[in-house]
Amino acid sequence: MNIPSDFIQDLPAREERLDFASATGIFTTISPDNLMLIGAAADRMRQARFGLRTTYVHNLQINPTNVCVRGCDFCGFAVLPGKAGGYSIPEHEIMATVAAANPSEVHIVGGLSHDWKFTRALALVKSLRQHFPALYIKSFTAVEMDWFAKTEKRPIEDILDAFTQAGLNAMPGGGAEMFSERIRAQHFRQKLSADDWLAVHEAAHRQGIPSNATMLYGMGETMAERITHLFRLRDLQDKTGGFVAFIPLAMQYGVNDSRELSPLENLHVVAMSRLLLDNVPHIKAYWPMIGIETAAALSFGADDLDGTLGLEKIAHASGAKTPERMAAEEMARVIRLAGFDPVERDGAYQAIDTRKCA
Ligand code: V47
Repeated sequence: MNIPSDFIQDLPAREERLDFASATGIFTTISPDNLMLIGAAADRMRQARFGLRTTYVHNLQINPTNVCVRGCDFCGFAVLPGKAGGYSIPEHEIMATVAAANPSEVHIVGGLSHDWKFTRALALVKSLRQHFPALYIKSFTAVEMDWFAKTEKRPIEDILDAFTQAGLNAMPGGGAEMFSERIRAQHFRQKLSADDWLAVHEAAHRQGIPSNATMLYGMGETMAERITHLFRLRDLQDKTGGFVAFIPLAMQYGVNDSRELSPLENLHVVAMSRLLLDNVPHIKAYWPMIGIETAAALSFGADDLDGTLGLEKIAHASGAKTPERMAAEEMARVIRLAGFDPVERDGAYQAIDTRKCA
């Protein structure tokens, strides 16, 4: 289908939403002209909502263990139980790291390990809440929540409720990968299915737990498969309204693999996400996987750069060439350089008055 350029230009102002057929027509071809049109439309949509405001958070990624019973072929971070290189961080070390870094938000995600099951994960959240009352705790993906439910033989609702009582604020969006049975069969056949990932998030939203969503791209999926993924998220969001942010994750091919997704493709995914996920407030440009230079992605529809991270391990275990952490001042500098207004935020996207913190 050949979509006229004025149709794309008018997208942000149109009443009716993009349907699957128009989305396929608009997004299937990535040419420089088409990319600039899509980017400009996505930028208008983002500016209508946020102006030039671009947020980042002083956060800490905590990966309590890399031991994982699933062998997803793209994940350089996970180590099978009993194999060399597996680790588990004792709780007192996690607490000490958080105390030293004093972040606004922690993002906790690890492997599916018999050493880190429900009771231990729950105790960690409780303890963090007790020691750091103001900390925003974004913890455990749908894949981990499902693992806790299965290993405990309890309904997912009970597990989510226990985490809420313990002090969890939100769930991260990891583990969605690509909602395609074809890609799943090739790369992550043992992992939670798309239906089950969506069901865990739906349950979380119904219990008042906000969450994020991701899409891992660059595994040989078709554009129609990417679009299907985004439509499935949009449909669930229409039902629940519980997604706060969407984060496209660019495949990192491994420490011994020099392949890298092109910046143009990364910008295309950011812009497409903003235009299709018209009901999800925040679109993040995730710098560890696409490079901080893609702060330029801020004019392609993204409004948030995630955070300082402390120590990013998942992308780097798979060969990411970006730094492992970023100073808040550097994030603000790059945002300003791209022509936007940097705002430090907390986990709930509220601006932090950094002058008061200084
Ligand atoms: O769940 C694993 C993915 C995710 C690779 O919710 C890979 O705010 C690329 O989910 N190449 C973890 N990706 C990261 C994540 C995330 C990041 C930032 C913010 C939020 C949020 C969530 O990374 C995993 C998996 O889907 N992943 N291996 C790889 N080789």
